[in-house]
Amino acid sequence: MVTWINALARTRRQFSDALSRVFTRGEKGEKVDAETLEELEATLLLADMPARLASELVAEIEKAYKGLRVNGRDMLRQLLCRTLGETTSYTWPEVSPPLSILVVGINGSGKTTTCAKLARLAKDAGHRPLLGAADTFRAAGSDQLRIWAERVGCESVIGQTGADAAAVAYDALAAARARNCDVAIIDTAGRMHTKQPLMEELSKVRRAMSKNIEAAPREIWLVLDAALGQNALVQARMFNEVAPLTGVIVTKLDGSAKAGFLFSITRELGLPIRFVGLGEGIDDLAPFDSASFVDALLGYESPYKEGNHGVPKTDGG
Ligand SMILES: Nc1nc2c(ncn2[C@@H]2O[C@H](COP(=O)(O)OP(=O)(O)OP(=O)(O)O)[C@@H](O)[C@H]2O)c(=O)[nH]1
Ligand SMILES: [Mg+2]
Repeated sequence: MVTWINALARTRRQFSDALSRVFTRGEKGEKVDAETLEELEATLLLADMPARLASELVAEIEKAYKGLRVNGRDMLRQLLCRTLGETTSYTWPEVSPPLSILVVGINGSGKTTTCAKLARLAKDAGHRPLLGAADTFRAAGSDQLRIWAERVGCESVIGQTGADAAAVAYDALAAARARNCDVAIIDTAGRMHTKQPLMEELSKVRRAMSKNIEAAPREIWLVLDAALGQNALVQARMFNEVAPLTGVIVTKLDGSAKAGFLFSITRELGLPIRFVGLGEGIDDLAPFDSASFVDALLGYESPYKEGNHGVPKTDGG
């Protein structure tokens, strides 16, 4: 299993030089000059952090160093955790079964692999998942999910190539009920957010699911490839228009140096990050939690704990 700390090595490398420079100076009681702060801001941007956030963070850090002895790295850690908000790892909710999850995204983002990994996590948590292959575009799409379902050891409904994706999604929910499965994870074909007919098909899939179970799909999760960085935001906005998203899954965090864009997902889009892909293996999907993410980003070994992490008291003490 790939760990957070390993998966985030590439993004962390981007940060480390500039961070060390700023923070060792600060800790030695030296002045953190404008040039160093500029460099810090540039580093944050290079990791694809949203521009507004980068300048706010730099401003906070600058303020903290004015005449105060603070641990800058700890402070940044706390500021970043605060930006992501309180996130606790996703727990499978108690709903009238099956819990229906629709997984969407552009081509190659990692949807099918992620569906399988989700089924594995659900199974490990004691559930009975069913995988539904509503990617009826290519034979390879449904074959891939069938193989995964066998590996995970879970039920599946595999649509025929060329079949109506909406009908397959409907059938998958019906099968989940009939086979006593309490989690139904529906994989869809990759579609470019700019292709209108494909986006309309997604709308249809969603409607078909709600015809089977009133509140379905309970979750619509967008799978975003971490290599895209900030460019992923446009996709998220467009998918959100046709299928109101309830969360985001970021895949391939292990190969990306742009993990800073995760801050944009929560901050600019207001969407929760539910899971992150840390590698290609079936076990390499982790429920997202902000503390693990920030710690891995900054190179902390132990998990973040709430407390006074060097943030100066506002009363001047
Ligand atoms: N390193 C790494 N690779 C991943 C991760 N998630 C998926 N992949 C790889 O990304 C590639 C594409 O994954 P798929 O699951 O087939 O993507 P998809 O979105 O279903 O693709 P289409 O159905 O063609 O749109 C595969 O080689 C996966 O192994 C991850 O978290 N880390
Ligand atoms: Mg696929």
